[in-house]
Amino acid sequence: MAAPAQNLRINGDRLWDSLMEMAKIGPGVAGGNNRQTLTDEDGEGRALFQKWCEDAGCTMGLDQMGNMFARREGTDPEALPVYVGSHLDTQPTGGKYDGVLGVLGGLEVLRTLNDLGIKTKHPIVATNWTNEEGTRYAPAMLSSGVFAGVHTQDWAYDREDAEGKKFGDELQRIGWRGDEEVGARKMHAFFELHIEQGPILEAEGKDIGVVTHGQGLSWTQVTVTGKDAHTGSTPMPMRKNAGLAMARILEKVDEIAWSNAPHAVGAAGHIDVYPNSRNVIPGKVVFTVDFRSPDLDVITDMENRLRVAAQEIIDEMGLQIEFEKVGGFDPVKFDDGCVAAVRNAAERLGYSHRDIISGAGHDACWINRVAPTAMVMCPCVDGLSHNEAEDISKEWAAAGADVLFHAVVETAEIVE
Ligand code: HGY
Ligand code: MN
Ligand code: MN
Repeated sequence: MAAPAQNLRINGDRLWDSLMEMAKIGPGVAGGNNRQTLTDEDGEGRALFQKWCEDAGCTMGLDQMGNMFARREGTDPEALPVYVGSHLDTQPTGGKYDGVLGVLGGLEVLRTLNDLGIKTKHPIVATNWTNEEGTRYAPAMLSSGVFAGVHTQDWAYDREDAEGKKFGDELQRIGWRGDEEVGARKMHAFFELHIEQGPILEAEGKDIGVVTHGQGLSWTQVTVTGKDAHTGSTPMPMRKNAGLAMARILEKVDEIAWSNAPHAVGAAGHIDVYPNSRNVIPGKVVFTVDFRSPDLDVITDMENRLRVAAQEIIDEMGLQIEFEKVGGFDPVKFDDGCVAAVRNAAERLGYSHRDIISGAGHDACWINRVAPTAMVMCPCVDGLSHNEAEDISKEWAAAGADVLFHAVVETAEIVE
């Protein structure tokens, strides 16, 4: 397939302006974003994305999980489209670029094709996947997971947030539940541009990460039950302190992860303490242990060691414990052809690059099951993400979108 000419570049100013415009919707309290899935702010962000796509001459499709598909026609309407996108939902203390760069980078591909009057054989579809973050509704990558046949739609609709609101009801409430059957769309390929969310590219002075694999993820929700009691008048030997048990278990989580250094990681980001009162010994804690590794056997070993170690702690303290697997996916290897398109694009454009394994999960990890898939990464400052101080340079954003443009357009086949 003919590659786009080396001098073809996206419009970095327009991409940056769109990122800043989108960042105004669902602002955080420290310069980032709080645009959680299926909130009114999510609805506003979707509407803005739809407006921009329609201004670029695209037709918008919407499926029953709220996944958005902005289609730019190709010369062969029968040809399977090349999809390009990511997610617009953010963490509660999220940055302006996690996910958003990939969605607006996809839009920038379409806008640039329009500017240059380029036609492609395959249609190209810019995509926004609902609920990638998995914060309000676990698990992460929920809607791309339904699209890839990993979860049923009914199970997804029944997922509840901390206030007991169901996913399906909230999707209906914000008015973004479409009619399309989820997963009915067939793809020629899928590409996702994303910030690295880690320190490697910046530390090595690389412009581009060519993502060959995504590490696997395991989320185990642990419920420890002790007994609420007065923190002042209850003698130490009589206490059934669920909070203390959790602290000891989380020490073990850290130990287990370190024992598989340097590639494995482990922590608990979600922790609920009940009744969470200053003078009540916690009678119950619920927390989610997040283990990750590029090696599936290591993930399985860490899950097993967690259960054994936690059970020993609980038995010694006379408490109860429950484990529930609430999320997970195996390590993924992306499509060689699509990865080569990304690597060749970076080479052709003269951007420094290196192969990299994604530390974070992405919609591409699930879409990789149903279509040839690859990712492009750009650096982020200090490798920081899932923090309102997440930051990238305009140049990094443009370089990532240039490589995305070349990989997508080469795969979609330019029609002279
Ligand atoms: O959890 C993840 O890796 C992604 O940010 N949802
Ligand atoms: Mn993301
Ligand atoms: Mn994220």
